[in-house]
Amino acid sequence: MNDTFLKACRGEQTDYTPIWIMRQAGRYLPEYQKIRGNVTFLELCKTPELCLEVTLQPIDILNVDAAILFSDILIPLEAMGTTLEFHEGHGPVFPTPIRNQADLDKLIVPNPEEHTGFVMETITLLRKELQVPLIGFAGAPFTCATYLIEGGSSKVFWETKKMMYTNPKLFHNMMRKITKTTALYLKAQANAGAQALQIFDSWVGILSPSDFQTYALPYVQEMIRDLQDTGLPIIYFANNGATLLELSETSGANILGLDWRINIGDAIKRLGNTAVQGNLDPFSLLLPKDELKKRIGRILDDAKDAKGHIFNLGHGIHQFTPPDQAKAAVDFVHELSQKQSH
Ligand code: 1CP
Repeated sequence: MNDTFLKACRGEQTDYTPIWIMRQAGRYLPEYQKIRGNVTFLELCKTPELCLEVTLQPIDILNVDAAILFSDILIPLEAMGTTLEFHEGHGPVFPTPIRNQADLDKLIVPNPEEHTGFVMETITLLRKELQVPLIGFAGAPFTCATYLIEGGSSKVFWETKKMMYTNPKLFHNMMRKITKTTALYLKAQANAGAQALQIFDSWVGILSPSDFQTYALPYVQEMIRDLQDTGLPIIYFANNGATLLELSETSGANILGLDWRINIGDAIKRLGNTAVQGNLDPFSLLLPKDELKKRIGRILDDAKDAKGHIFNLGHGIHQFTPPDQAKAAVDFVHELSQKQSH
């Protein structure tokens, strides 16, 4: 069993810096495309045997030090009683967005085992196969709320901010319901065998620090407090969150995920005792290998004073990335961070 990732999560000494890659299972892998060619994305998410297979693909192909459950942050939102559709080439759509209290009242706080049992079953299957630790995950309440309010992906988040500023009561009611749902969902993943939990806050970077404190952070804090009894390391990834770093540390997470817009050494100086994860620009994987290696070396060097460092990209791997470049990055991280034995 390779437990380097879990050791780094706990801030313990490791023989080398562990690496995994956000969205490591997915469209850039021909092996994924092959399976995905026969089923829709949602069918894939709801078939444990297939989820098992695609979760294992990057472990074998890239030699990463952790696995992340194959699923999606939108799965527990569908279980709240909404309709979720994926339109090929256009991303997710919720045809009936949540815009008033009556819409919200129709949503339930689902029992995760009952409504998303396929996720727990995937975790059970994975734990029998894996030689590396398994990360479970969910979206952070704010990021989940944007999908429900906008009715899908967004660039300007007009409806979300409109609700925050013109109907804060409704917005907070909604955040409370999502927080309960995601906390239960992550607890169920822990019970099923997940060994670390990551909370993805992909869109929280659109908030000012003060709005982050009012509208998003309290719910992340509540969720993490609620998850303490699982005893699992918790990673909070606030994408585009360099201006929210000190506040993010008050979330209670053991590890903060960093995007590439901040120097990792500067981030570590600003943080107290929290481990970090990151933070190579995903597009750096397009660089010639010698330059890619230099950039990875620089990040490892900048992160040398971290309480714990898990190498990752600063956001998900892009779908057109050549897999051999991702493999080279993993090898470089392992090679360059190898501790000399005396
Ligand atoms: O067509 C396909 O095959 C679907 C592509 C795809 C995949 C492979 C989607 C649709 N989701 C996923 C898997 C996924 N999503 C994983 C597991 C895979 C892994 O990491 O190895 C995870 C952790 C996610 C998380 C996720 N889904 C996030 C947070 C991470 C991030 O990148 O910021 C978000 C925002 C989503 C929503 C989502 N899922 C898929 C799409 C197209 C979107 C919309 C993204 C957007 O709004 O821009």
